[in-house]
Amino acid sequence: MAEQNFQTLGEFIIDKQEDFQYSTGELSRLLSAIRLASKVVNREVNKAGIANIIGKAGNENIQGEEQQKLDVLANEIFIEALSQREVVCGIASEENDDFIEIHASCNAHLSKYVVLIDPLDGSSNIDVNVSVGTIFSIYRRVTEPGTPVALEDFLQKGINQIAAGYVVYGSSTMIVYTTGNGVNGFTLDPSLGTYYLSHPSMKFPENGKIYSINEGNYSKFPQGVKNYIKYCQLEEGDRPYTSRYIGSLVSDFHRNMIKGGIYIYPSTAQSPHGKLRLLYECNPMAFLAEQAGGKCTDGYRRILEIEPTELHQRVPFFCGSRKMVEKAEEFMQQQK
Ligand code: AHM
Ligand code: MG
Repeated sequence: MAEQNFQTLGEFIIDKQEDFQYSTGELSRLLSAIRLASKVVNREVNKAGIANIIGKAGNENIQGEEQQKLDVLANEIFIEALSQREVVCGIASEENDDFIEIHASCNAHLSKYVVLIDPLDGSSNIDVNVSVGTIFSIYRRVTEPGTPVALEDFLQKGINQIAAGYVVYGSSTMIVYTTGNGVNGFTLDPSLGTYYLSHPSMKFPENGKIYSINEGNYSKFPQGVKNYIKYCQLEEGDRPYTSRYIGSLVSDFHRNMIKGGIYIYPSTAQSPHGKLRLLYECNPMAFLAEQAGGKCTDGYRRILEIEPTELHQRVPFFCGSRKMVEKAEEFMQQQK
């Protein structure tokens, strides 16, 4: 039997609190709230097949996409967990049109953190029992604690992130996060409801052999991406590479980080900014990728340095093993 690591996520969060100068424990409490909410969402995702929660909720989110019932539920669970515990002063969610201010009557108003969240990413996979995920990102507010939270607290560059992570509801449920000191992964023991440190110091292999992209959109891709795909498929050296695309960013990213690979969601003729959202999806994944030795760009620019202008802004996304992303960038440059 494999040896079990008995360090729990709860213990790990407390241990790491000392890494932060003048820590008040506020970030630890915030991470603990996310940990708890993820267990509740995990429970709901796991019974998706039997409960009456598969399918569409009948309304559309701000991007005009149909919301799945579980999207709505996961959104509520995270917002409840974070607001009830008074650990953040504001939350922006991919599922909500605008950011939420946590009510001024409670202590949350004094909190120095805001959270941005994609509560259930890849939700079209739920109906078919394929892995989905939660992505979160934490910033220190730029406005004064005690005053109403403002849009500028959320529209920060990714380099300002204090912490970021994801939960993957897969064949096992894992939470993977960084506070800027590397990336650690914890696996949920469902019988105990406890996350254990299972993947310490996760690192992207420098190079890889997996490319993940929705090739169904090939004809609409920029020429640089088309050429890179042909490069991946060419029989030469360590190529052809293998194509793997789950259609669930968290899962594709997680696999690529462990095995080595690149994920691309480029611009297309119809969507010049791609599909993925800078604040809810790309920045947190970019922070994790860089902390794990990988690389993340929009094909030309470092994702973490892009100045956001709106909450639901989209951006083309190239993310993964450093050498693979650099090669893809070369192809983009050639066609600029
Ligand atoms: P969502 O936030 O609406 O779930 O969309 C994000 C998802 C990513 O997880 C996934 O990689 C991508 O959209 C798949 O898009 P497509 O079906 O266009 O390939
Ligand atoms: Mg999403």
